[in-house]
Amino acid sequence: MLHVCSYEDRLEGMDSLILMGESLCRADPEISLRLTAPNASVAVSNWARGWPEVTIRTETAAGLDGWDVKPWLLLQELKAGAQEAVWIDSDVIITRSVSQMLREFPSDNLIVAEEWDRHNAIPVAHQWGWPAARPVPPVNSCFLRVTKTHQPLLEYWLKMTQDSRYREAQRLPFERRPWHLASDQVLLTALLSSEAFGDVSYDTIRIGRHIAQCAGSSGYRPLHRCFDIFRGLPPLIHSVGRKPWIPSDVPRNLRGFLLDFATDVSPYVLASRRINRNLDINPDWLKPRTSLGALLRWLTAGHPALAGLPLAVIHAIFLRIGRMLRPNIIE
Ligand SMILES: [Mn+2]
Repeated sequence: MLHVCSYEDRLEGMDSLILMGESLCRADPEISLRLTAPNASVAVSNWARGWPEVTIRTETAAGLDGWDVKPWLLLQELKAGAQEAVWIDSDVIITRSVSQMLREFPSDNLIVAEEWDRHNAIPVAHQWGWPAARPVPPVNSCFLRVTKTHQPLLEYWLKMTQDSRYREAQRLPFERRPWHLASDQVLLTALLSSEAFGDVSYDTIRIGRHIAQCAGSSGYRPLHRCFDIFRGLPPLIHSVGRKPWIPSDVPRNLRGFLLDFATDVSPYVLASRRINRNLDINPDWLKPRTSLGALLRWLTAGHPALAGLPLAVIHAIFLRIGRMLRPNIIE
């Protein structure tokens, strides 16, 4: 039995928490799921009653909230006796067995997701005054598998989330934070590259094969989308960045239209719609916002890889042109 945990404290995130849980329970009979949700809605409790493998907890450690609960929750699972524990963000839809996916990897490695936009290591350990042991490309901690041997790393990661430099940076809007303090996953990248934890073996689940990182249209590439029509969707579909349930603050101009259109054909939103068929929550953010988006949904029967393919192709062409014009830029 694989112990999975997740967390959500925002009321507007409760539907996504239910959708994540429902998709996981349907896709993987070998899991138990512990959700920590200090503001769990009645809908969350009602939904959980249908799945005996789900437990809901409303209390968490004092002073911890948001993303920073990850190491604490994973430590709770390990201290309670689990040999291995998995974290999955509440903004992920699971389409296939996570337990089976993990069998592709050595059983004692730390497993984390590949970041959607950065594939080369950016030195970060020195920002904390540590000697670097190895280059580590930025990780995305939307998915994380740890075993008992990773307890010291988790303890240190938890300590870093309480560091005053990190706490101060968290009070700034995301785009103004120094990169090495931007979020908990950069702290994890720093730890993995440091001398102290440089011997921790880790693997990444890959964009394309294991995960679609839906950040605009670029975290799920046209070629992968075409393959997936035949080989099936990747096991995990993650909503990165702008969340579809947060009302748009973009004016109703071309940019606003494109964002709405991209949301309409987002693989995450379309995968959520499939899961929603079995539920009675019906969040408004699953409905189409543009007639072009509605048309593409209709033409592709709402296929999460296919509906956004035209947009992903256009996006890939623009990225290619941008790279030719500015070869040194990291996008
Ligand atoms: Mn996420």
